[in-house]
Amino acid sequence: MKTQNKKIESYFSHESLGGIELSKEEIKTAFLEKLFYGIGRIPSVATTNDFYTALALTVRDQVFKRYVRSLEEYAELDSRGIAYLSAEYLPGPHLGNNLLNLEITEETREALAELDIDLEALLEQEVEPGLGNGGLGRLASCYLDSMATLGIPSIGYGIRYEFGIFNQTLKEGWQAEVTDKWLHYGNPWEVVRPEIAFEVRFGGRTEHGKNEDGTLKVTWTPDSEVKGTAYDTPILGYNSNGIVMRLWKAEAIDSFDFSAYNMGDYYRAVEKKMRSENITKVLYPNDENLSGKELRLKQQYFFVCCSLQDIIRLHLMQGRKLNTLSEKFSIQLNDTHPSIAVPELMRLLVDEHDMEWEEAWHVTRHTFAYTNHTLLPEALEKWSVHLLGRLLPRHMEIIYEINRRFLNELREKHYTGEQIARMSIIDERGEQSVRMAHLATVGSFKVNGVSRLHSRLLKSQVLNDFADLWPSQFTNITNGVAHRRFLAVSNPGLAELISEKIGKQWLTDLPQLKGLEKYADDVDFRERWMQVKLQNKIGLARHIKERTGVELDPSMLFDVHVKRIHEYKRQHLKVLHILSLYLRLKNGKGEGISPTAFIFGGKAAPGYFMAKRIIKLITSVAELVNNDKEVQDRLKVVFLPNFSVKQAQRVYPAADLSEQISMAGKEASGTGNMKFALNGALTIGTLDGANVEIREEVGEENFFLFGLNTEEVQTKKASGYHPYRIYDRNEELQEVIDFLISGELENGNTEIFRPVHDNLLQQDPYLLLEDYQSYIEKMEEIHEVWRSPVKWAKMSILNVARMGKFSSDRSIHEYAEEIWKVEPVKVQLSK
Ligand code: GPV
Repeated sequence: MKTQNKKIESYFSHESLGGIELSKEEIKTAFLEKLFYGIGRIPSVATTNDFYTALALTVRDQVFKRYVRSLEEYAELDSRGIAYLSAEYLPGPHLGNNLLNLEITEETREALAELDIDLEALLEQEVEPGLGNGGLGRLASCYLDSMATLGIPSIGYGIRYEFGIFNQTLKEGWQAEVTDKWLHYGNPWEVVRPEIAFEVRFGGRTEHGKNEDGTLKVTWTPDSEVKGTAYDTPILGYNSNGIVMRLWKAEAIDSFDFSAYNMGDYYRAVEKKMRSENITKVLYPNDENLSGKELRLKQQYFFVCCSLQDIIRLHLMQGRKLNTLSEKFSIQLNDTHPSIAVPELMRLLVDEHDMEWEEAWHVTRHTFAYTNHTLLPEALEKWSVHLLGRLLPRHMEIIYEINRRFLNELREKHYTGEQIARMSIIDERGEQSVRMAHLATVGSFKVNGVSRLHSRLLKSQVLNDFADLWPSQFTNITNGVAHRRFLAVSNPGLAELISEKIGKQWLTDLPQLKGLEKYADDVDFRERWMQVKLQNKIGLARHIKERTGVELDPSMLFDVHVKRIHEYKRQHLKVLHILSLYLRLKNGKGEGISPTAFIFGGKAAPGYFMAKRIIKLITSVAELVNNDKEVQDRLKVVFLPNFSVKQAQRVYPAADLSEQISMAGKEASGTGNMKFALNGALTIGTLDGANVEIREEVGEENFFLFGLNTEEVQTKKASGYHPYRIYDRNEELQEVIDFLISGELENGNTEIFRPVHDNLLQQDPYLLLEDYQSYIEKMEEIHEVWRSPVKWAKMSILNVARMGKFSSDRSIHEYAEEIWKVEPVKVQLSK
């Protein structure tokens, strides 16, 4: 980034970029200029989208100003850098977050008001990039936010999917998928970098020959090639540095087009172009499930290949040698999705840069670190040797060589044949396949889980053999969330009340929230606290009424279950609870029930039969309950369609109760659990994932615990679990389960929920029946506490006050210190 030209250099100097505070007048002028010159509109004919775009471009200028300054500073300091490789990102809307980070929200609101434009309407206009499925993608975006804020020199690499996660609509209560055209109105936050582009090759064959000096030389002759072009979105930290999210888009290589064109075969040329662009066309909407599809592997290799070439370019540009790569870069693998990076870096070093295998392996193994996000067997990535070998023949050879050397190491340590087979990167049972978690573990210097419990289980179960072999390679970094987005931006009422009492330090130092504890006993504060919650609930109720037609009374208990639909997350356990309440009310036994609104949200993978049926079950129960005069003001049920970051930002601030009810041992961490508690919701949860640590922080008296713990789950399963026996012994449970196939749902249709019914009675793999009674009883206790507003308010305040640990700033601090060994670089912002 060294500029030769003195004049240019001085333009970028701190002094000239100087004042970062923008006045209302300056914002107004800049905004109008963007409207005129940026998009050629005058206010009288401009649409909301024109205004939104003009404002986004105005804000982007300020963001870039900070970003270029960070770049200069990082380059000057020659500091260590981090590349975060993730196949998914869920940034959420940029505008509100950038305004907060620039600290110009109010000035902007006023500037626009003077032009008769409502900031809220423009915020509403933004279409978010849905480039991820759920928790994993959102975590990646939280981490970019914190890396920017802390001043960690970093780049987030990923894929610029043209179509992100589908938009979910409901058709007769079933999920229907609609393609997500997030780029339809353009994307003012990104800039294309046509000069940052790399070639990516696929297929073909390899040849093993010799160099002039007699050393081995492998050449790979691919049968197709595409080009990846960088699209950069600046990610700004709070009152701080900016980093970049660099997403790759696949395009045809010009030369390919030309040859066909010259032969007059215009259509063939265009077809090639379309085929190339296919690679980044659409996000696979499976969360924690393998697609096994060739195109998915292509996507993974495509973005990894571009990213590694870019990292090497940046490294060499600084005049460094490749064998020092690990001293200057750490590359974090966000789950195994980018783990093909291990053989790819080996290939680049050995085949393209003529490094010896041993040296290349040393560099590789000191560069990568791997984060595991799941223990679910169906989510542990495996690629068939046949498919991988066909698409990436050279990589398959390299994987075999890595494995050969690794297994030799084990033999030298006198491992048994059985252990070796278990640990091998190649799974030889059935069709040969590559275990990507093993590849990532062998190729990394650190492996981490995402909550204390998950990391313990990772070491004792899924990667047990590896943890025994290399104990110091394993560590835990408990997840965290971007509290600026999920509290400051999305819950301004609460944020203001907090700042009034303890100042604004919590924005960059979340543990400061502790200062709120002493207000839990302050009557006036408690009332204001609950008043903010009520206002948020009124807002959400309005939104729900618009979207679903269902009217919620904001004084009801808002009991919320939002996340991807998965059997292990047990949305259907919540349904069983609702049915039990409904039946109690119908049988005149509803005394202890506090009026409750049950709010669900979440997408199901389009091919996940049971998840889709659970959505239908929820909407079906909603239909029944909401239209039954007898239970009218006692129970309401809604399924809010198309849960997204944008929706989430409305939902968390309005929740009273957070449902974190996965079967213990299945949820690696969860991050929604943190967002709820941070917004003052109380949690009902199992001892799963980060729930364990949340409970520890907020105090067990402020957390509603139920159900079996991980060890009990394992014992139960090992000793033979018989759901039918539980059903047989519990009368109320019987009534609830029978109800599913009674025909009272869905106008006499007794078959529609039979698959759910049969699954629960015959297998119940996630132990709903086992945990049912414990859940029902804990919910009774909750309804009782709810009837004491003072007690509830105190617990809510204490929850927020004690959530300091769960900021992604803390997580990133730990990654920086324990894994990356990188020092934050704070760019001076002259004020
Ligand atoms: I692997 N997670 C996800 O959203 N998608 C995936 O493909 C995989 C993991 C989630 C886990 O389920 C959550 O428990 C966790 O909080 C989140 O990743 C972030 O670590």
